[in-house]
Amino acid sequence: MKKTKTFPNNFFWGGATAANQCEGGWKEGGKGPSVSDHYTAGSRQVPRKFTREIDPNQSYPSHEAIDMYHHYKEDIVLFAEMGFKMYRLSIAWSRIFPRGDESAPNAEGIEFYRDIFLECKKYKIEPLVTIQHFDMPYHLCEKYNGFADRRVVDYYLNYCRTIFTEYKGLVRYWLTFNEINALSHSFGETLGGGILPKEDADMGNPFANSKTESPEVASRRFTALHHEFLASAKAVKLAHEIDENNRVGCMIAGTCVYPYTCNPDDMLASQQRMNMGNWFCSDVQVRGAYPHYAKRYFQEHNIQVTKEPGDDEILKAGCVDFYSFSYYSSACASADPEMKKTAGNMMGDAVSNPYLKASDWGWMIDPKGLRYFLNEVYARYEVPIMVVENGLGAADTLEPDGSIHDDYRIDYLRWHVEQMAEAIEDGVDLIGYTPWGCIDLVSASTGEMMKRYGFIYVDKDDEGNGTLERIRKDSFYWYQELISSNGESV
Ligand code: BGP
Repeated sequence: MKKTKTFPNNFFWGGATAANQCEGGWKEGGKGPSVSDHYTAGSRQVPRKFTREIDPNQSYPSHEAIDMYHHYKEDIVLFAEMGFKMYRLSIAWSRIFPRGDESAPNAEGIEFYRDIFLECKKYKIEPLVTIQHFDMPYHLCEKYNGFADRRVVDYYLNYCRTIFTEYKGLVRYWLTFNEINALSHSFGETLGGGILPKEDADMGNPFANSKTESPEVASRRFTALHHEFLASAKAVKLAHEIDENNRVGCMIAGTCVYPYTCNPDDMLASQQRMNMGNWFCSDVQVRGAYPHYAKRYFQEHNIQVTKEPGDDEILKAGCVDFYSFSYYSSACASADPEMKKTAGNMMGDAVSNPYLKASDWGWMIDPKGLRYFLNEVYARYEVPIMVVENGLGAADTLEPDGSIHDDYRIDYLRWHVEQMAEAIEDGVDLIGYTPWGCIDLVSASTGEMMKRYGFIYVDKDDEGNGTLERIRKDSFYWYQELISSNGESV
């Protein structure tokens, strides 16, 4: 067991959730439907489906979830009991603007989040707010096709202005878009970008359709992403204007991609994947300009990004203050077409790593990849970094005596914390860690409740049975001790 005194005293230990996966109350308090409300529940075998008509019998994922809408006070008490210094949550855009394009916000939605932030303040927990986490107001998708339409940038800005103003003094840390690079792979086209599929469609393999889509569809996707870049840059500028204490970050789905062999072709394949998969969005958001390699990628894929004069200046004027990312897994790239047939889980034709084990959901577990990735990010950008998602999705067993022995989760987290400590020793400016789903919630990729990440168990199953009681797992006490020793007890 490694002892470390590495973590700085003001390190932000905490946890992360997203409104669409935990709040429920999808029609309460004046909330409008969001794009995530149109996704059905799925499973490991059955993909989630986007449907234009919402099934009234559906309870998951976002309709009821863990009903944090009514339980947030007791949940924040539990976060405080673990010693959280930071709580990452998202604001459901459609609670603030139910349709997205109206001029006046929904007062009840504003008060709901104000109360959450006041609760956090009571326990000295710093909120880290994701402004959009897979839940654009559905009206913006239906009427404008989401971020494919440039007007949505203004609606996003209007929403930002409202929350920056209302929560001035209560919230200092913001993330503009959750996993913005999901849209560069097409996974995020609907959930992140709000672009509607022509008909009801499976969520399917997150990265599969980037291979088969036409140049027109890819161009629309990258133009929507360009609009998100503009929205993000303008939001950064606005946040600084409204409160000079505001700090705004990008949020990237971080996946290390190793070359499968030392064959130079594999090396180049991994570099290309790292470039377009990981770095493309943060190069724009941190450095304020499109990177050099994008030009060739666009040319080779016949992608036309629709830009307007002045956009380059907007991007330059809205560079983020810090870099944040989710980290679960790594992958390998191979230039060999035969190897690609053994495709891994998360990245389309990525190849599995024979040195690593996978989770029950097939995600490769690679703690050292986190140290590697942290070093790569810091070398590239030299800005403060937060790991804002990390964790093990696993099915837990509630024992007859009410305990949950999730030693597998403790191991997973411990290995990652050890590697974060190594990265800090390497010189990386890591300032926070908010593991994903600190309280059990609904899975984004499968829509299941049984894929649990939490330190806190929620009594609810995939059939909708359960009391919603919150129960401390063994990992709750492990994390509590870790925080109180500032990482030394790992
Ligand atoms: C990220 C999302 C989260 C979260 C997490 C775990 O991609 O930002 O919303 O859900 O992945 O994934 P899953 O819920 O599919 O296990």
